[in-house]
Amino acid sequence: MNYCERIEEEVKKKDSDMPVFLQALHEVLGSTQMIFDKHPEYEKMGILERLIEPDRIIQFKVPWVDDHGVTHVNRGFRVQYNHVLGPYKGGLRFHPSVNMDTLRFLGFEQVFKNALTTLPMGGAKGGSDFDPKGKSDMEVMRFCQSFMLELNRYIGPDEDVPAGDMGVGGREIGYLYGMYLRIRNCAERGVLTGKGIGYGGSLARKEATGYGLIYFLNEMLEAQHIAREGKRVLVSGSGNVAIYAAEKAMQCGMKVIGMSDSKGYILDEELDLEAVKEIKENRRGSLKEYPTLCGHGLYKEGSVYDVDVKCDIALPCGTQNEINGERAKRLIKNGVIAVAEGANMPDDNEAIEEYLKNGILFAPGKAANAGGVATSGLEMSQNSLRLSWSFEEVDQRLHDIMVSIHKQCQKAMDEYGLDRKNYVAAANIAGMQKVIDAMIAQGIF
Ligand code: NDP
Ligand code: 2IT
Repeated sequence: MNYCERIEEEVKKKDSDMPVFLQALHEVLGSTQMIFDKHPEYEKMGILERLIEPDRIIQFKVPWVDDHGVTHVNRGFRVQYNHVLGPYKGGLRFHPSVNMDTLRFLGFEQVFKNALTTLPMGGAKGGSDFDPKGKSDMEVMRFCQSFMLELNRYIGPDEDVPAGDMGVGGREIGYLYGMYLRIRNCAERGVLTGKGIGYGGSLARKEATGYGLIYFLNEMLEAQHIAREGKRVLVSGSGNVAIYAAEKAMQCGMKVIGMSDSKGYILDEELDLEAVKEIKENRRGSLKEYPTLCGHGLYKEGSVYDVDVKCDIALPCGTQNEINGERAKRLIKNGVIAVAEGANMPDDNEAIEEYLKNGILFAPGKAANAGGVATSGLEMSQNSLRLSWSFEEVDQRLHDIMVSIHKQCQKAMDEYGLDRKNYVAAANIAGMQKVIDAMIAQGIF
């Protein structure tokens, strides 16, 4: 048994109640043994043991009162995973499915993703099992205030900088930030990212994950000499990441033919993204409203990955494990040549195996969706400088970072003799090596 296999076996026993974390761990350890073959000394240093264990896990009670005067209690979490590269950094997710398993997976992934951005950020993730769906603005505000009343003890611009993730957008960040300032009696802008433009937020942060996904996809297609114009693109999800991935794909001459949400999907050869924005960003509604709102297109309940739609490129931007082996086979049968993950781990390990076996270009989330956290890093820089850059300047930096992540993957492919399409191993190796180098330099702790 090699080092990665031994560690995976040990963690499987220790964390047997964390299937999603174990899945993410397998994706990483299944493709990084080469690092340890090259550097056998790392095993004695306990590198993997130290990487896998979060620095600290914080769990707290979040009581709040709804509009009818009824008291509710949710669970709040922050998993501070690794900070050798900079302050802990990563989003907050508000969704009923949030538990320690989800946050261990997301925090672990975040460490390597943040390393790939080349910006000085460690990895963390947090959130709550609170469901913002169907809640009034005032209920969301009271929840956020209660959440921050506890979280504020553990965060700070040089300590830990949360941002958004599923269920946490500009509205939630605003309420969280307001409460932080009030408790601390300060104006530390860099404590949260994804803030409103008028009070320290960065232009292009809202667009960044989706735009960055397409910048990475473009690099991947170009490396294989595949033209992007006219390609049929299927996007799952219709939240922050999905909307701006669709927008940039369209700007780049691709044709977006479908999107989805947690209940169903729309298919439309003339997809109207402004209608999707109106439904999702303004009304916080369901895609069910789409055909009536814009007068064309089709809505159906269920997963967009269970229907036969001809598409060249799939951009899963909803949530984890949207695509299993069967769904991946269906995508391949329907003509997919590239899959780029806007969401974190939307493809399970069987799906990834199908892509690699069939020569599909596959961009794993930790490389392809790193544009969001990278632009959060740029927001932190602007906050420290007390300056705001223009949209074009931030977008250009985001573009350069995505190109550099692609280059890092290619460098790892060259160094380890990997297949030119194996971005899974390449991203894991490139991200992990940076973290390991910093860990060794900083000593054992
Ligand atoms: P949002 O909350 O803005 O949107 C989530 C979207 O996914 C919604 O449209 C939601 O539908 C849909 N969804 C939820 N569950 C499912 C499902 N089972 N099948 C299909 N669609 C589903 O979140 P984000 O766009 O911010 O995040 C999406 C993904 O991207 C997550 O995996 C997140 O971790 C990842 N990510 C986010 C970044 C960011 O900057 N925001 C950065 C990098 C990654 P409904 O509207 O019905 O709820
Ligand atoms: O998964 C992610 O990278 C995010 N949700 C963005 C985190 C951030 O700090 O901007």
